[in-house]
Amino acid sequence: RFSATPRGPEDAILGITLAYNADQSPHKVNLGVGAYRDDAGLPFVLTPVRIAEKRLAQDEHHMEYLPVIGNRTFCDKAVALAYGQHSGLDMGCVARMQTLSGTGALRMAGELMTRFLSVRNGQAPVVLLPRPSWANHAAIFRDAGCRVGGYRYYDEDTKGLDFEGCLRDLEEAEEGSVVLLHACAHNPTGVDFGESEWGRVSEVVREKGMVALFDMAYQGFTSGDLDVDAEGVRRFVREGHRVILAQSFSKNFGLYGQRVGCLSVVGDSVEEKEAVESQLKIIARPMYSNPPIVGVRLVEEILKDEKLEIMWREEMKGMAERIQGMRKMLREGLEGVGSRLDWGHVEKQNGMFCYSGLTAQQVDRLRREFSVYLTANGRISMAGVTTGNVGYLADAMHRVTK
Ligand code: PLP
Ligand code: TYF
Repeated sequence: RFSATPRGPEDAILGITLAYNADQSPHKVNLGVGAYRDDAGLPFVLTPVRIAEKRLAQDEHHMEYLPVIGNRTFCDKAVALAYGQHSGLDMGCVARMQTLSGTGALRMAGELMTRFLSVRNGQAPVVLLPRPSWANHAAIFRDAGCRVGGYRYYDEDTKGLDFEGCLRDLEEAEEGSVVLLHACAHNPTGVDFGESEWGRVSEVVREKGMVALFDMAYQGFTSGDLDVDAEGVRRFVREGHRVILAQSFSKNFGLYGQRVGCLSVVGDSVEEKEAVESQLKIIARPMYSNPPIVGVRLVEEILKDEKLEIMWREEMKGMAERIQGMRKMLREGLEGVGSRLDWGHVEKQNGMFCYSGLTAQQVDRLRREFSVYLTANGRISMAGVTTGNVGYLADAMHRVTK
């Protein structure tokens, strides 16, 4: 019956790991997927997560279904982390739902928008993505029934922000468009808005009657401080935007496979909040019915216990600092092996990724000649760089770029 089914391609990012796993070289390095590794190159489970897990194991009655909307305490803690304790927001007007991590939150937002966002001409809402953006974004919003567009963001020449282009594209966008903004640690470029840029974007979004949809998958990874990294979102809220926010706790709690996330939608009234939550439940029910129970309980346990929370914030900062240290070592390493190119951006960019500027051809050589694996767009997951492999990596990068 399915004999005519065409075989589809692997996910461009997750497919890298498959190729890496098949490689026999003892020097092989996986810089594909954005998942944190410690300095030994191993996955890292945070200490407070381990402690919370042990506590959870004592609880004998935790296999029941959650409500469709999810674990309320978790959702309250999640939104407090993003918006801050003193946001001035009337939390009674903020709809929120536990989601299947960041991806699930974005998809639920897309589904909600195609059904209920008031748009003119009866057309599907248009979601504008930064160019480039996380590869999955376009597919998520397309499959949710949105139209997908883009705005200029990254400047290849300066390896920084194309802010002129960004503003021009937003100014010329369709009235009422939804603008997707990476809250911090932009994936894949590592280039974020600064304070003044956030201010201008906020103005343009208001002037054009647009909706800001924040994707916050790396809170903590730009500065090491969760509050500092939330400043873009918080500013929009302070300036009166009714934002939509997709939070992922995959990276900052290291809970990747647990699928821990939260969608929140800032509204004007309690009635609006309740209506939005009722519709989110109606969307989730025929898709997956109830969200998973364990990951959110771990986060809840940590955020309910001051000691664990402090420990978590410290280890989170430690991850960000290790990555920052690797950026410095990689840049110095490249200079040390005699590269004459400017690698300043390796150190300047934020978060988990370095948008190296390596061409698809150079990436291909890295893979074939050095067993160094990264995506064809030249994105390096800095989380895979360690004191043990940074020298090898710098040398390999120099050889393919000289
Ligand atoms: N948004 C961005 C920009 C990401 O890089 C990711 C990937 O981790 C996600 C969202 C969602 O990830 P998850 O579904 O694991 O939370
Ligand atoms: O960009 C990344 O590497 C992370 C992880 O389909 C990821 O966001 C990549 C692809 C994917 C899901 C997660």
